[in-house]
Amino acid sequence: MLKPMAWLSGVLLMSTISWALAHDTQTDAMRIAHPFALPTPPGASNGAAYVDITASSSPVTLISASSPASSSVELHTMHMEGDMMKMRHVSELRIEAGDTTIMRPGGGYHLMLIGLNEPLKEGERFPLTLTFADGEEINVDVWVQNAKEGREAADSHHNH
Ligand SMILES: [Cu+2]
Repeated sequence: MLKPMAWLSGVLLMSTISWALAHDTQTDAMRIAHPFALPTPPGASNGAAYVDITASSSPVTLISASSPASSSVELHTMHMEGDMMKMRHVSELRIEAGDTTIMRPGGGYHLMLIGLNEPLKEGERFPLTLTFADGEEINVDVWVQNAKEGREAADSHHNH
């Protein structure tokens, strides 16, 4: 009788692992996909985290974020001014029903980790809490990794 149980726990374990690898978070209101941050050089005081947010059947508005990895987290947007990349603090990010906001290094929105407690090292993870206008709080695990998409742009412009 032990064998079926062992097989069952093996299946459960495998499904847990594949869920973890996908590292997406789904709620009724939205889906948060692929939270990641780029590794930071030693002594860097700030870092940046990126998530993809897809609103379900109603718009969602991200109003704040926090993490034990840094003293504060701000929503920033980057844009080119002439040939200079400029960063600006924005108070909220609204995502329309059915839309996805994709954050990537090198432009657009990012979550600025201000006052890092330690440099972000490749392979590590840290928790991040996203707070939305309706009061929903979503906790995600941010993976520190070198992004393939947008990597070149990040190298040349992401000089926080
Ligand atoms: Cu920033």
